[in-house]
Amino acid sequence: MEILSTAQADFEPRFQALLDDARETTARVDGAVSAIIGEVRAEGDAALLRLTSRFDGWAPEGVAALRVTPQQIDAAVASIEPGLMQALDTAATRIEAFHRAQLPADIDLPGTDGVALGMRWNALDAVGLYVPGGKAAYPSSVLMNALPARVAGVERVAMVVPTPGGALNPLVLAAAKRAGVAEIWRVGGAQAVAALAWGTESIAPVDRIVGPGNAYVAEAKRQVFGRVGIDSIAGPSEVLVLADARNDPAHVAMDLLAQAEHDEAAQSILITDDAAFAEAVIREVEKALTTLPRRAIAGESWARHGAVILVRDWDEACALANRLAPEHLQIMLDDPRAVFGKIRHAGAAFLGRHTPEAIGDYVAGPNHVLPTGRSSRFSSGLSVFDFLKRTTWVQAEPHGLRAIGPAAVLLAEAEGLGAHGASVQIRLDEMQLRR
Ligand code: HSO
Ligand code: ZN
Repeated sequence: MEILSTAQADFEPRFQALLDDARETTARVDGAVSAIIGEVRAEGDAALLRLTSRFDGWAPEGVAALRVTPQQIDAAVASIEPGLMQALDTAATRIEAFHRAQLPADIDLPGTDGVALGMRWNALDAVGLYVPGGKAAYPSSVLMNALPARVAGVERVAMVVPTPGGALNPLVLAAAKRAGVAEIWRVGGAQAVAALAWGTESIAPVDRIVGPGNAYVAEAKRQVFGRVGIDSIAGPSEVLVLADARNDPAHVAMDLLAQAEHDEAAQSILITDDAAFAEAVIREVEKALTTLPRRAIAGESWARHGAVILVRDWDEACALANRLAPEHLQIMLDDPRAVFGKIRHAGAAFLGRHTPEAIGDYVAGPNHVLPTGRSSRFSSGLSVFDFLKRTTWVQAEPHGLRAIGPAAVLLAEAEGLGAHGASVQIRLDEMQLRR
C-alpha cells in the first residue's frame, strides 16, 4: 500500500481519482426486472409461486406455504442460544430508545393575525421490509429497518425474505419477532418487491419499501418508485478513519478491515498526521489479512479501494473528509469533538479511541443504514423520518381572512385564475355586508 501525502505535488489529481473511484458493479438487469414485475402484476400469487420455485430452489405447496407461521417463528426463537437472544434484545432496546428520541414535535402556531397554522406528523400505514436471503442476511439490519418503522407508529410492517432451498434463517426470524414484525413472506427478488408494491391476492400492498438487496431488488425498487416510496439504494460500505500516532496501529487496522470484509467493493481509508504510524497500520493490516476468516474479500477491498493519506494537520484532514463524505467516520483523537465540529458530510461519526464502527453496526442505537458513495453530501441515514410524513394545516378566522385575503385576490387575478380570486372575494364581500 502506497501512502498518499498532501505534501506531494501530484496529490490533488490522485485524491480526485480516489473520489472518482466508482466501486459499483452495476449489472444491467432492468429488462429482466420489468418482466418479473409484469408477471406479478398480471398473475399475482400464481406468479410468486412460479418465480419462487424458479429462483429460490424450493417449490412451495400453495400460497399458504409462502407465509411464515407463528409456530415457525416460535421454533426459530427457541432454537437460538439464550446469550445471543439477549444480545439481540440489548441491541433492539438501544435502537428503539434512540429512534424514540428522534420523534419530532408537531407545529401549532396560534397566529397573531387570526390565521392559525400548523404541521402534523403521521406515520405511514404500511411498510414493506426486504431482507436478503443470501450471504448478507443480517439480523442486525432487520432491527435497524423494522424498529424505526414501529417507533414511528407504522401499523403494518410486512417483511419479505427469500428462503433459498426452503431454509428459514432462525436469527432473522427472531430479530423480526423482537422488532414486532408479525407478517413474514418467504419470497425474494424483484417478485417480492413487485408483490409489496402492487399487492397480490394474499399480500396487501404497502406504502413504502425499505431494506437492502441485490441488483435485481435494487432495480425493482427503482421501477416501483412513485407507486410506493423507497429508501435510498445502498452501495458498497465505506469507512474513513482519522487517527493520530497515539492509537494502537492494530486497533486502527482492524477497524479498516471490519469495513473491508463486507464486500470486495467496500472502501477503507486512513488519514493520519504521522508517517511512521501510517506504515505501522499498513503492516498490521497485512498481518491480519493472513488470518481473518474473510481475508479474501477484505484483502481484495483493501488492495483495490483502500487508501492511506498523510496530512500536515487536522484542518487539512477535515477538508479531505468533507470531500470524501464517508458513510462512516471514526475520529480517533484526544479531542474528537473539536475535529467533529468541522465535519459537515458524514453518514455517522464514531468519536474517540474506544468507539469502533462495529459498535454502531449492532448496539449503539443510531441506525446502520447510511448513505454510501459520497451521498452523505445530500442525504442521511435511515430514521423515524423515513416512516413519517407531514400534513400542514391552516385555519383562518373572519378577521384573519380580512387581513390576508385581499392579497390572495390580487395574486389570483394576476395569474388569471378567476375562481381562485372569487372564492376569497365572495367571503370578503359577505363580511362587508354584514358589518
Ligand atoms: N456496516 C454495515 C452494516 C452492518 N455491519 C451489518 C454488520 N452488519 C453498513 O453500515
Ligand atoms: Zn458493518
